[in-house]
Amino acid sequence: MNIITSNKGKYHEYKKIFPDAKMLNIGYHEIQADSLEEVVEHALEGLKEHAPLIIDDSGLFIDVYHGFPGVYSSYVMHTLGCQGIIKLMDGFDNRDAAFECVIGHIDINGDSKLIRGRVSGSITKTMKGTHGFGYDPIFKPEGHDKTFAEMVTDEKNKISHRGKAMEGLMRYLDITL
Ligand code: ITT
Repeated sequence: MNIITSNKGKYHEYKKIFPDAKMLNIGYHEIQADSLEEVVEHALEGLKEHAPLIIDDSGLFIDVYHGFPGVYSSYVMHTLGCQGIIKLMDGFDNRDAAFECVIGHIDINGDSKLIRGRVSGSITKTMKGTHGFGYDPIFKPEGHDKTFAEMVTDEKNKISHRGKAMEGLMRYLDITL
């Protein structure tokens, strides 16, 4: 299975569940769209020759900003970063947010499938933890008192948006761990 991504952190999470997975950093056409599904659906079109494969488009959705940065999460990470998000949350009591992940999968027959995963949580007031990547140091999943960056990969995979999408993919592929 090829994981088509430029993000080593993501690849590391997939590798824990799919040990034979290979990272393929070939880049793909990411359109600017209103939903993760649209981005993934469009990206899958040019990738069939690399099947079986996974692509993954994810984002952080903040309630008081009506889901921003969402599909703009990559751009916002490059420009504002985690500290910028903490500043944006200044003065807000409601710090609720969610991470969402849409996996696009193409099997050896060329059949494609989209699978979504979501986790609710909140934005912390400071950055905490050294594991993971991206927004992990500022996201605390609901029901836990640690950020994703304070968790090791197996712990994060059990509860994260990507972990849930991977679970869905395994069910679809009829794989049991
Ligand atoms: P691709 O090559 O796979 O597209 P990317 O890093 O651009 O890699 P996304 O567009 O899916 O991936 O991610 C948007 C942003 O959200 C990006 O800055 C990621 O670092 C961040 N992100 C995605 N998943 C995350 C996770 O599980 N934890 C923390 N940040 C995450």
